[in-house]
Amino acid sequence: MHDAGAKVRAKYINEYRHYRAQASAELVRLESLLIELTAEEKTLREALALAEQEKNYMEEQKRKSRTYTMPYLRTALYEKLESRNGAIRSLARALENAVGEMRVLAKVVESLDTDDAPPAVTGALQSYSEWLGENHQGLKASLDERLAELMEWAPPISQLESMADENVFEMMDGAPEKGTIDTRPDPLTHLPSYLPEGIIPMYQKIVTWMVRMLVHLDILHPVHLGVHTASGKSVSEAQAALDACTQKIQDTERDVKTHKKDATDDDAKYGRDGEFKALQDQCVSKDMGSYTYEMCFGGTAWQVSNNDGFKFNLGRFDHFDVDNKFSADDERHYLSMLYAHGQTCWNGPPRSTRVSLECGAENALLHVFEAEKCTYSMRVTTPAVCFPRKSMEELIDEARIDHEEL
Ligand code: MAN
Repeated sequence: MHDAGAKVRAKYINEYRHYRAQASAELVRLESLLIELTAEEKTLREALALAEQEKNYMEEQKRKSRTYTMPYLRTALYEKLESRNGAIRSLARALENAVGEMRVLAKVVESLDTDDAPPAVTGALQSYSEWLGENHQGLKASLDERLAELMEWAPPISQLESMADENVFEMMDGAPEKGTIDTRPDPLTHLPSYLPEGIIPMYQKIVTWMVRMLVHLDILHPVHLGVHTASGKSVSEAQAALDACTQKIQDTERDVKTHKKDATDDDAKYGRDGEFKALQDQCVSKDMGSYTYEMCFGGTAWQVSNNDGFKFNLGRFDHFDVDNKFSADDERHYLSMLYAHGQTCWNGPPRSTRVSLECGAENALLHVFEAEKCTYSMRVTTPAVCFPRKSMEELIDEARIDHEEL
């Protein structure tokens, strides 16, 4: 009988181990979920801050002047003016170079040796002198006077340079011409619908940063802003997403706590090796004449009148009342359960029950007696307290194999 019972006990223990393995896997899952959620919460918090900043920015812009809408780039005009500025800048540089090179050439001609010079040199000097010509006083002009005369109709280089440096956007200032505004929906606003959800906060961050940067650099002008981009909605969306995430974190934290508590409680609740887990809420009963008694493992003990069916609560499972005369690994250590806080006895204490456990092939209630008024004693047999003649690990192995074969 001991060995048969011990085999059942091993099965119970194996079930418990299975249950614990699942519970700790679940705890690992919950804990990593918590890490993910915490990171997500941080991102959502940042997204909310950005949405708020954006909203404030838009409101500020609205207050400042025009109605703002879609940011748009006045690309065509911008590029035209930019290339015009580039051309002026090149022209100024080319003019400056040409004058410089003329001076060098003049220096070369002026330094030619005229003594015994061949006719070509004399000819060159003659041509140079003719080219210089006469000044206003009718005298032979200097090189500077000649150059000044040549440049008379050209704008001064400094003026060309400052024209080239003019701010293109200032040149473009004022209302854009009709038909030049791109009124198509901004592709940037639609891009999020193509993105995986996880990337959206990062995307929003980058877009906000970019837009702000472009506006700051005066490259992008937000004009005629409609209501839908004034971000009141996106702030509330960001807030709702953050709240949902925070709520999820709280729920997960509570689940983690429960799982951790369960893990510690299980040791005390389910017996020495968890063998009573498999028996939770299984009940055994016994008709003792006036009353039928019932005891549920891990639950409540009852006394039911066979006369009128009236039920007395004899206590709820409170703890294993271990016998410290024996060491924890001695089979006699866990042979008693205490059920407490039952229905209060008239003029007496709340009803309570001590359940003494004996090894048996079946779970059964053998006998009940009221040792003192409202204090009950039950004798219960169960395989949960059967110890093997074989090694327990051997039996658990067998139980595991049986379980896997199922
Ligand atoms: C009921 C039962 C008895 C108990 C008395 C005490 O009759 O629960 O077992 O002794 O109450 O009044």
